[in-house]
Amino acid sequence: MKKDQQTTDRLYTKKLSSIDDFKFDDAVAGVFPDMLKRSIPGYSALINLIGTSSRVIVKPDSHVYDLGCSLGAVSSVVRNNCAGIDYNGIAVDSSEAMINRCQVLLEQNNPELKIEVVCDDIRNIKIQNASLVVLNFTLQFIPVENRMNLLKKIHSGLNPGGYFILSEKITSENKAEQDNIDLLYENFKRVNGYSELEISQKREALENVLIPETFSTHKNRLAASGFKNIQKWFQVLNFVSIIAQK
Ligand code: GEK
Repeated sequence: MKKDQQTTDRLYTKKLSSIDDFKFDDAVAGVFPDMLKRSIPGYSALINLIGTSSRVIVKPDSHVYDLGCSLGAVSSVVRNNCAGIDYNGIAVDSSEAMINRCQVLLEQNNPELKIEVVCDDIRNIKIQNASLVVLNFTLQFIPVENRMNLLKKIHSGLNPGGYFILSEKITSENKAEQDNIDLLYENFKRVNGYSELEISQKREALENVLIPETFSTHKNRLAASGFKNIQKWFQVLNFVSIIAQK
């Protein structure tokens, strides 16, 4: 098999007799960059924006957390933009398949600047002395009842003036808007080469795993967790990124 065939997401091309809940296993980790590029509109632009912004956000002697890091795209772009700033990068993911690959990729692309790579549930880890915490499309996989506590922990671990970046797939405030966005999002996936079968099987696999909420739910929860200056700073279709400060 050619290399680009091995790294192309074909996980849902064949008709499956039953569809299991989506898992971040080895098969997913192996095709993940292709999957994100074809499934999250604006993903690369957002990663670049996080990188260029980190240059004015990250402070010397502070910690930068990439929570739900997958293959370390956020950790890597922050590191590339923050050369000369002496900070500690910490990348956390609960998937062993992701973390093993993340470790190798981060060592390959800039081995002098170490980033600590941790395989754990982000609900368990301690956050302290942070100038930047990023949850890029990860909160949506945390049970809704645990989300407030996680945000409170992040707020408490940030230094005064520190930044939090939260990116999520969102639901619309009403059915007409949701129908519209569904139509446009399915078109985005189709244009990116996914078949109707792939789109519907993936939707079913994610149904109980990725639980999106509205923008106002996120904004209210951030405010209730103590954040200020809560702003939507990026959106493409139903994929939104919010920046907030302690
Ligand atoms: C990127 N941020 O490329 N604890 C730790 N990790 C978790 C947990 C948890 N409780 N739940 C899910 N994950 C990345 C993309 S992907 C987004 C993030 C997506 C991890 C999970 O293993 C996966 O690697 C990641 O969160 C979500 O910018 O696939 O849509």
